[in-house]
Amino acid sequence: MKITQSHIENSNADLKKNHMESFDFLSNQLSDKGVDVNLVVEKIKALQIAIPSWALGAGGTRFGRFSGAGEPADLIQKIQDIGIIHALNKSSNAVSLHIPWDIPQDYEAIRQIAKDLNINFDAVNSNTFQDQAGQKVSYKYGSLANSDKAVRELAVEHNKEVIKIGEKLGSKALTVWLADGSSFPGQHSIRKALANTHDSLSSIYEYLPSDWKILVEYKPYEPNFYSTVIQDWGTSFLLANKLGPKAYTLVDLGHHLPNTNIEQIVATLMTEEKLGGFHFNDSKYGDDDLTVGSIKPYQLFLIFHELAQGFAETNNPSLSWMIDASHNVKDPLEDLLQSVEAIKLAYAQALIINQKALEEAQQNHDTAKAQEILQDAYRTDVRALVSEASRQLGGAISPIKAYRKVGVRNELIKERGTDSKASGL
Ligand code: PSV
Ligand code: MN
Ligand code: MN
Repeated sequence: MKITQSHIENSNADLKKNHMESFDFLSNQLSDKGVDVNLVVEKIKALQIAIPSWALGAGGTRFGRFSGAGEPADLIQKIQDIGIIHALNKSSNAVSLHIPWDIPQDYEAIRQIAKDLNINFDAVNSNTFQDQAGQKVSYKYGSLANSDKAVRELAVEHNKEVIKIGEKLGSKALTVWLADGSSFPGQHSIRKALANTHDSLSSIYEYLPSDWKILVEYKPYEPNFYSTVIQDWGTSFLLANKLGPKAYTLVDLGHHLPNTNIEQIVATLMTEEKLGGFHFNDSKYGDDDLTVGSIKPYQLFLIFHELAQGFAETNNPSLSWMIDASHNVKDPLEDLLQSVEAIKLAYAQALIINQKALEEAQQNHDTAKAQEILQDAYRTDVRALVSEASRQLGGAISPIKAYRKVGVRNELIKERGTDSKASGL
């Protein structure tokens, strides 16, 4: 199944008149406010969000997994699915692989299919939170942090293997998320676990190619419920600083305790030029991995406000952007299209903030005005800007409507059958 130009044209034909009217109306309104609409559209066009290889099938929960149909059976089919998303929205030109779930069998074929679909290889993810078949020592009590040197060495070796795989595909970053921690007080030495983690990460860092980054992801709890070694941005930032200039912090939106001010974390990390990557999702309670923008769209907007300002005013390097969501009740491809759309909407809202007026209000301590300025941008319906960016790139005015009109899932079921095979978290 491949999305063709005529699929896109058919879908856009239904929507174009309405869309152009909305776009013209919005353009006039924004221009009157001093917004450079063309520049905003260009910036939205440039935003590309990687799709994780594990999000293309139903993820399930620990209580069960209700499989979808027509799910990808292997890496080639996963990349084909991302090709479908990218052809529709023109904003998902990369895949983020998880090793060993996605070890390529035939590198040449993988590279070729990705090239044909204009898909790049974003950060590669290592996995030391599960034991693999035949593994000599176990990660049950931790991996890079383990008190047993043999386990740490195995985990370090695995990360080096992941880098080697990434190099063959053209990736430029390794993302490390560790499950390491303890579930009960006294289970391990908190200080030694952190020191071991630093030591292990240093060995991986030394192995990292000169043009690569290592992205250190943090998470407060789960699967360990008393302490997690890399529990928060401070610990990740500390490790990234100790490791050196190729190490950065990765922010996963779901990896914060309730009410954490994530936008403030983003602002601080960017000021320190240490924000390396983003995992987008949404949550109501914990690491819920819900569709981006489905629960807290205002928070997402405020995060993009900090990101947009950070890009303009700091020397923070470009980021690895990725969705990190899981789907239990929706078609994963529809869910991913919705997530990418939500990111683009939040970005567009951030881009139309009247920064000059905001700065003035801040300078004058006019708090009410500052809030008005932010909320004026947030409450603007910017969907036409996002649609226009996609249309100008040859994508769909409404990626999800096009997906349904083409009947993509049915086509995939015809090709792949109803058996679900995709691996996911
Ligand atoms: C586990 O919480 C997790 O969702 C992390 O966010 C990682 O990024 C992902 O799994 C893949 O390892
Ligand atoms: Mn994540
Ligand atoms: Mn997570």
